[in-house]
Amino acid sequence: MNSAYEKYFRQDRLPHIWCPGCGNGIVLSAFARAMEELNIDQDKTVVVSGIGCSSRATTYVDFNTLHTTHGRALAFATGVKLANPELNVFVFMGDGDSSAIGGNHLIHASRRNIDITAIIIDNNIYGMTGGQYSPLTPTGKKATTAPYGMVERNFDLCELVKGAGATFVARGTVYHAKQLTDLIVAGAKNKGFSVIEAVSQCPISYGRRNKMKNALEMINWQKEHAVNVKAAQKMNPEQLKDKFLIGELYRAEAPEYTAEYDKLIERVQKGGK
Ligand SMILES: Cc1ncc(C[n+]2csc(CCOP(=O)(O)OP(=O)(O)O)c2C)c(N)n1
Ligand code: SF4
Repeated sequence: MNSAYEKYFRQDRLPHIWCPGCGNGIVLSAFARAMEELNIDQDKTVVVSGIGCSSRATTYVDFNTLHTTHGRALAFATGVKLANPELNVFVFMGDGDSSAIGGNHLIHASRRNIDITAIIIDNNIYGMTGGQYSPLTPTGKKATTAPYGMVERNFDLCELVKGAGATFVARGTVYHAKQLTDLIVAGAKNKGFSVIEAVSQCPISYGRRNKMKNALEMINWQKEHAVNVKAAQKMNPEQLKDKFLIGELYRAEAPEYTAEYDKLIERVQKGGK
């Protein structure tokens, strides 16, 4: 067995519950490889998740873990990081967990630029509860709650967190697994709020309802529709139609929340106002 898998997974919690062909396992293995590359101290690392198939990640990874409530992973993670800013904090969320019920937490974690790395597994659907649409279900696609096609427009999650103040924003896919590892490593090194959207596949609750028969077809779709942000600079709007960007999309400098809080505590303790 690969050493990263032995070291970073709770062997006694395997096998996992995910359906055959689900992308969650590939995202999790990219995470394990990133942890290996960072040579991270497991005892000083906390991994938090909400509720959903993707959020089961915290059951399997061997760190200090918190499997919390739907949409609230970032609220718990903010508390952990504020209580002990020395800890490395990672958060796993699904597209529904992060952008629907947890949308406000995502916006405000971005605005605060708190030093947390969020990995959002975007399978375009509520997988665990059988296929209700999420704010990332593309317009026109089918869901149990949109049997004739999604009427609403979907968010560009990366643009959303960039606008809200996140200082590292990237998108990867299950197909581009090596790049996904690199993006998680880069996000973890950023001293601020980092978001990595991992485009993934849910063949069960999304694919079969949307004329994608199996995981292979869905992964091929990722391969054919993802364009690296650098390559996109040389392409015209016509060539970019129906495509989505992957790679490091945005990076910025901004004050980090826990560091700013520490400064405030020091100032007040010295009798400052
Ligand atoms: C407060 C609350 N509302 C609703 C639910 C039911 N619920 C559990 S998981 C889930 C959706 C998960 O979808 P997503 O976050 O996209 O993750 P996925 O399962 O696709 O990985 C919902 C609505 C819940 N557990 N708690
Ligand atoms: S329902 Fe979808 S997201 Fe959930 S484990 Fe199955 S394939 Fe994965």
